[in-house]
Amino acid sequence: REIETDLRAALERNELELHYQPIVSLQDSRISGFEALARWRHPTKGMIPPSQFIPVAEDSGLILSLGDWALAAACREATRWPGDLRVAVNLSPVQLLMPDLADTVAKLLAETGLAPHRLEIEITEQTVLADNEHTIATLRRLKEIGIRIAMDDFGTGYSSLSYLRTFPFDRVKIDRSFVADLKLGSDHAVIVQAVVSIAGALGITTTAEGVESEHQRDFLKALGCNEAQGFLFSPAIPADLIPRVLADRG
Ligand code: G
Ligand code: G
Ligand code: MN
Ligand code: NA
Repeated sequence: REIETDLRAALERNELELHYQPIVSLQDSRISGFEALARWRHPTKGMIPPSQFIPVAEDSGLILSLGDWALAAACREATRWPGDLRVAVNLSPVQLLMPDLADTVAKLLAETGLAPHRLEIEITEQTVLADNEHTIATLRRLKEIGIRIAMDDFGTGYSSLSYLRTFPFDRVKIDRSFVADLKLGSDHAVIVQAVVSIAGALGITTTAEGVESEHQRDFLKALGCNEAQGFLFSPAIPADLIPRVLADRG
């Protein structure tokens, strides 16, 4: 397939880059970290979003080299940030099946000098659903290294609150489909409230995705949600704009 050949070449030619979306504490509106999101700067087709190449990368096995690249680039970038700002990196279920993932991460942290607690990986419920002995063992080893683990896109697909007990997650990211319709008494408001409350009881931090309005922000804060991410605060931005964003609302 043409896009697969293109993607292979793009990795070699460094046409992929990471953009970073700020994650904001609802308590004090300060930035607590950034989520790294891959972009493909195609020489003729312009900027290609991950929805168009991550699935291709997963089907072709290219996700392993893409994933290694993204982890390394994100860790290197985060060492330039002040304080305890964390960097969140999305990991494909395919990467979690690799027995050497934890070794790769440990080596990377040693090489870059990034404190382990400043790296967070985001995994989807498909990863947990795999419930594969390799996957669970790898997640445990990653926890032992000291990195944080977030359950991404929570509420989509077949996610169940019982996943929050399957594995000791540090964070739950509430999918933006729930944030879109937040009104007092709406089904989504009731669900978000339940997730925030159960996560809180389990010692898990909550981050709401896709926050686009002040109303949504205030509503989530009132429900006790800890952090938020979305166009209200900022889209994902190139790394060189981070210092300016931090100066504005760090
Ligand atoms: O930036 P955008 O909203 O289009 O990102 C869509 C999704 O693409 C993200 O939520 C994430 O699931 C996926 N994605 C982005 N970057 C990466 C990456 O580096 N690795 C993996 N596995 N997925 C990514
Ligand atoms: O990991 P995940 O697939 O959730 O990545 C976040 C995705 O959501 C990115 O593709 C990003 O472009 C998108 N996104 C980020 N903020 C918003 C927002 O406020 N509204 C919408 N509709 N999409 C957003
Ligand atoms: Mn994510
Ligand atoms: Na998400």
